Amino acid sequence: MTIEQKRNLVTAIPGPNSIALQKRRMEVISAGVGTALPVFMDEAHGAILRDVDGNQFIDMGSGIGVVTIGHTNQRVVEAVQHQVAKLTHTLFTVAPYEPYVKVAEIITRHTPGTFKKKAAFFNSGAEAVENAVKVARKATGRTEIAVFDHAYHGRTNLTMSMNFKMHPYGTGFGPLAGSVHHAPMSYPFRDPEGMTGEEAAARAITYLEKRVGASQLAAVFIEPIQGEGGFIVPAKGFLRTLDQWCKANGIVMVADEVQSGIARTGKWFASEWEEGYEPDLITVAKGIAGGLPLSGIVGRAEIMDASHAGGLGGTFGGSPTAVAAGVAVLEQLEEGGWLERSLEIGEILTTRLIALQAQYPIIGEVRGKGAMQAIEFVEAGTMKPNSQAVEELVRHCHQNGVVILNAGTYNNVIRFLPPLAISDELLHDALDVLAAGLEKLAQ
Ligand code: PLZ
Repeated sequence: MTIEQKRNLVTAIPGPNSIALQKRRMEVISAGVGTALPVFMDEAHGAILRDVDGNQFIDMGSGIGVVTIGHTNQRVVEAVQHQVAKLTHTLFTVAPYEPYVKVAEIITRHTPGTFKKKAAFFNSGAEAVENAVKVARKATGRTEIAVFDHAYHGRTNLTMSMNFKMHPYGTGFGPLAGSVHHAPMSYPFRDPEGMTGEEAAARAITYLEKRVGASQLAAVFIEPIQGEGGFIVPAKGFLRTLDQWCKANGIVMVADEVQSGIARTGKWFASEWEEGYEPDLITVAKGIAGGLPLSGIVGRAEIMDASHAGGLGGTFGGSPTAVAAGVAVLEQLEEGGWLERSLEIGEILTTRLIALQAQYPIIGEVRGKGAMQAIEFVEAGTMKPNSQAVEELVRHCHQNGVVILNAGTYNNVIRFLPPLAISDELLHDALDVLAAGLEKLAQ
């Protein structure tokens, strides 16, 4: 199926059919499951979402970085349709099937590091992170885990304990998991001026050495570009310095690339932007299967093999349809062009966003890599987070047919992670809507 790649509103937002569905939803869906935009989507293609009233939205979020390859990418659709009619389930640990192996063969070629790698597959990002904790603990015989301020790793008990923000992810859901230690992140926009990546790493390392002890740590988990935290790009040298310290102390370095990976930043993995950084394990999910639920951990064979048979798995992890979609996505990435497109999108975004920053002093910083860009809002002339501007801009964009996402510890960031299938024209159209919203705010 294809949909004309055009923004088009035919009713007020939300339209009557969405309003009726929202009413039904409120009756039967848990209040704990929130909604950013109470518009029910019906179909999608490329970078356009069409709702149940026929309104067409430009998708600037890819369902939080999932449909990187575009909505209903033809080869993904065909691969899933073919697979679902052939074999939908055996459970890989009962009796295996080829596409699971194929996804591993491809992905192990593209994660950083020339060492021998192995993989294992699961359903969600949180599940991948949980399994990376298990694998690192088993391989090191240690228990403690380090994470960073502003981090996001998931919504399960262990991963919600690894998140920085207690609200909304943890409030009232405790007790939290133990043995998780939060260390200071490199956040160039908010760190003391001129603080280098090496200095920020020394700050984190000192903290961990005093609070935990290097010999107690099984793993350090870090998003090489933080996602929910607001697309925070650590200062150059931060990841490399931490990695060297991990390697010197027998600590497993885990890059959580659930949001930043799979061509999002103009490289296969955001870790590659940092010279000399070679994480031992990488967690992947979201963009790897074009919308099907698939996640995984990929990393050093000796670490991955330290777990005993039967220790890792799960009924649906790496199910035949999910891995078939994964193969279709990864093969297309290998064929080329996507990384370049991600960089081009990044160029368009940064050029336009920096121009807006010069015009509107509430834009404190424009940052990111490739098609993973964000703007952090402040109260003009200060460093005070401006979440109200973000709220109003997000509402303005939604009302005008652009699905845009907020982020940030202080809810003062707008993030852009469009499908790489987006055209220049649509991207400019979405940015025009945002610019109009900024102008409205300024008046
Ligand atoms: N690690 C780096 O970004 C998911 C969360 C959306 P799951 N981020 C989007 C929400 O509000 O629930 C994420 C991530 C990083 C892990 C995860 C968790 O991935 O597939 O949502 O479990």
